[in-house]
Amino acid sequence: MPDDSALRPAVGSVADAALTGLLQARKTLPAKLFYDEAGCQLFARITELPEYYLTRTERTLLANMAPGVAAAVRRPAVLVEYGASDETKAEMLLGTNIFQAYVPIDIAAPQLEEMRERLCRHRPELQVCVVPADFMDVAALPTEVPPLPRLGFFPGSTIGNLDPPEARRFLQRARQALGRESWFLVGVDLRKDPGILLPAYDDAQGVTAAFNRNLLVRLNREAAATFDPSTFAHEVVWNDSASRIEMHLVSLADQYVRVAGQIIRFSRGETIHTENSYKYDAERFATLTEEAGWHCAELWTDPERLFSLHLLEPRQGP
Ligand code: AVJ
Repeated sequence: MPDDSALRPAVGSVADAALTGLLQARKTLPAKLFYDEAGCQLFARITELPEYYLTRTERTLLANMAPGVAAAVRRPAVLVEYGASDETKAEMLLGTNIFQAYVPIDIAAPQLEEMRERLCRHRPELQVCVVPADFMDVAALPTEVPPLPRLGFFPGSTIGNLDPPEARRFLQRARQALGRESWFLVGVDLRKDPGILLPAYDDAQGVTAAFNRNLLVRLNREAAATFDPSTFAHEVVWNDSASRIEMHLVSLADQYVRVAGQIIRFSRGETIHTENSYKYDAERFATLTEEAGWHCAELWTDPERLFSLHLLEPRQGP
């Protein structure tokens, strides 16, 4: 198939991505569309909610094991962050002073430039090479990245947004992009009692509901859509057999909505599936990484086993 993505305007890609999902029998929208400016702000609020244990648990883990990561890497290296919406987590690793360069990869280009400026002021000795791209598409690092060992960093359980085959392909591609002398530090949310999982995605203040509905607000602005967000309810489901949290937007009425010149019909109770957040057993995640050519060198979890950090190294052998 010819690739004309370079010829299409960036705004078109939001409409294209939305229409592709909304024209399916089971309507979906890609989770990466959450992160426009308002979406990034809402997500920042989510990370501070009492119910959303992920961010604070990962932060504590990172603070505790950053010296352990530095001990494994030992020599001057490059830190490559996949999906770097801000540098606060990377800072915990940069503080170990073994990194000569930092390569943040993210689709939110304005945020990347702000990060570059802040880091330039706070860590003038650090080389920063920003990569404004979807982390799924990065097959190679820019040539200006120094030829030093690389530590890939994929925090936040963002890997949970990918279904297991996609996660496997992503891990394989990262292994190629990072090269032979590399490590990969991945934050993974663990399977647990749905009584803890469900409130983390359906908080009492309704911030996650606003984050979910903001997708429709964005499509109204960027994809010539006519959604009335108040006619869609936030719904969270724990799908035990798939081991994932699902977020949906449920249409509260029979209605027609225009999106990028097309009419989309919704019946009452029909949902748009907006996100999957897979939860892994540590052992299952280790198997997935092995299949992708990595080997788990170290695994850290908190005392309550809510969250995990996996330090991977390339698997030896054929
Ligand atoms: C950023 C993908 C890790 O799945 O927990 C938070 C996104 N969605 N609340 C997650 C999210 C709803 C988050 N990740």
